[in-house]
Amino acid sequence: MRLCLINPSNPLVSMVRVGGSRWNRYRVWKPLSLMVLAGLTPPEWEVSIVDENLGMPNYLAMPRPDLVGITAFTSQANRAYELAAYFRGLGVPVVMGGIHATMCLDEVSARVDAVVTGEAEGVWAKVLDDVRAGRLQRRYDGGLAEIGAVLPARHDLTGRGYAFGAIQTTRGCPLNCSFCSVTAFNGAKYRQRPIPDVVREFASIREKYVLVVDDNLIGTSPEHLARAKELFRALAQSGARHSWVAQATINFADDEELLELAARAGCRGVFIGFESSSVEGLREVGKKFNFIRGRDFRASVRRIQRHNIMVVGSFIIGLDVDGPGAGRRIAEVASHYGVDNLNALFLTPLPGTRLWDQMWAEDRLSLDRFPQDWNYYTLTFPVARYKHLSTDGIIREMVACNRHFYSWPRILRRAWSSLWRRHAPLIGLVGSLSYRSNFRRDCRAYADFQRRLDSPSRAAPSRAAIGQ
Ligand code: B12
Ligand code: SF4
Repeated sequence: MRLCLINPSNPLVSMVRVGGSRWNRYRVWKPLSLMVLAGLTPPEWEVSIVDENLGMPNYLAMPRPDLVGITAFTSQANRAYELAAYFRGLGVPVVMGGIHATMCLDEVSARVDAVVTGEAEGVWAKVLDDVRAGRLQRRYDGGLAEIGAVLPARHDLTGRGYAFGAIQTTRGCPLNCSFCSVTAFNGAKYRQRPIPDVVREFASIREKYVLVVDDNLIGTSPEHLARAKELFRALAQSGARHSWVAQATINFADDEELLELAARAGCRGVFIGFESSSVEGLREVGKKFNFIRGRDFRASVRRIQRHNIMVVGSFIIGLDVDGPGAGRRIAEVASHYGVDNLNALFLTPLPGTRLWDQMWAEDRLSLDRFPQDWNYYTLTFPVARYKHLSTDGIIREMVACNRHFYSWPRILRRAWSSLWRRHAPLIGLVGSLSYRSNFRRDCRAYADFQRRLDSPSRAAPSRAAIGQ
């Protein structure tokens, strides 16, 4: 039996021709969900993984599968439906899972043969048995998996076009920030995989660089931190020579021993969500760690960098507290904190989040022709109506933010400063150049986006039912 697992592309963000430039290898990230599903699949199935982000495959030339499995973030949903229609047209059953299928169940159910909601570990074997027996059901609820039962991903199955491997060591996050889907999808309980499993899986990754996809690498409580230290110790002792990057909250900076162990285990970079330049903004998104009284963000960033770990700071533009000047302010605050790179994103309501519930209730989605409009839910387009900023206004703020932070004098100043402190100057510089080039591409995309918003066909309001 043949199983074909597909990661759809979103033509607005991810149509990357990996062969086109060597640098593109650093822009595509492995679809770990599909690698995990492949790991859960019994050996009698012949499994292949198709990642459209590596380039568009020739589906006509592929051997006919007995089952197609599609994953999708919300931004990929539209393309996922095109693929589902194509394979169903050939008489091949299609099952879809992942975050969008879970949060928009009715919309997805109408377009595929079966939907798997939640984490797949507990139900995938049954789905496959049911396909073999010709009794595929419409819906399987995976819920939250038993973390000890998470099997290693099939790292051997993906192509060689990626610079980074991927691994997951924990699931869930107790913080439940208003804009984030993680607590709704993976639960508030922080679940940690057994350390020997993680170390063994790490060793099986052939890429030198690895993305640790955990949403919150070290967790929040003293027990979580103790486990993180234990993991870092075990990785360092295992002799694995990977360099890795991860996502963490700012409490990562609070424990010198943790930082030292992380660096010894191969940590070279962290993405940290600072989210807002103001305390009111942090309150609005509910990012509890960031508004601990008296936290000195600049000192926290420096402490991390002293261990040769670079810091990418993520900020949101478009919070209710943001008005004219917000973009420039974020760039200044990020410069003051001393982050190596800045990732500024538009506030975007994603289905299943508290922010979605609020904006939906207040009729604040300006792009609501679903499923087509999901293409724009990439956090790089202003899809909502913002309290103190018009669509043109918020785009101007984003442009001002990036223009300020990624101006040549600032890029060179940061490179010089990290050279002087002997802290990964080259990686920081390459990161800045890559963000600068993305920013120029985004500016072209904003012009198309604005034209589309202004088109007469958008004059009538639309609130398509998506069913949650
Ligand atoms: C790694 C990651 C990325 C990587 C993507 C790598 C890739 N190709 O998959 C990168 C950095 C590129 C990325 C980009 C984006 N991401 Co992202 N990303 C993640 C992250 C941190 C981990 C995903 C992961 O690998 N998890 C590990 C796997 C094992 O878990 P899983 O994907 O949930 O899969 C399990 C189940 O869902 C299920 N399942 C999944 N697919 C399928 C398919 C079938 C057939 C079945 C049966 C089951 C099934 O089974 C799996 C095993 O249990 C998640 C957060 C999270 N916790 O999910 C955010 C997350 C998915 N990203 C998010 C967002 C918003 C984005 C962006 C739109 C914006 C951005 N700038 O970050 C872009 C979109 C890119 C695009 N192409 O459109 C949101 C998505 C919310 C939503 N409703 O879509 C999340 C949830 C983060 C958040 N804060 O809310 N992301
Ligand atoms: S943004 Fe980060 S800290 Fe907040 S809920 Fe999501 S994963 Fe947790």
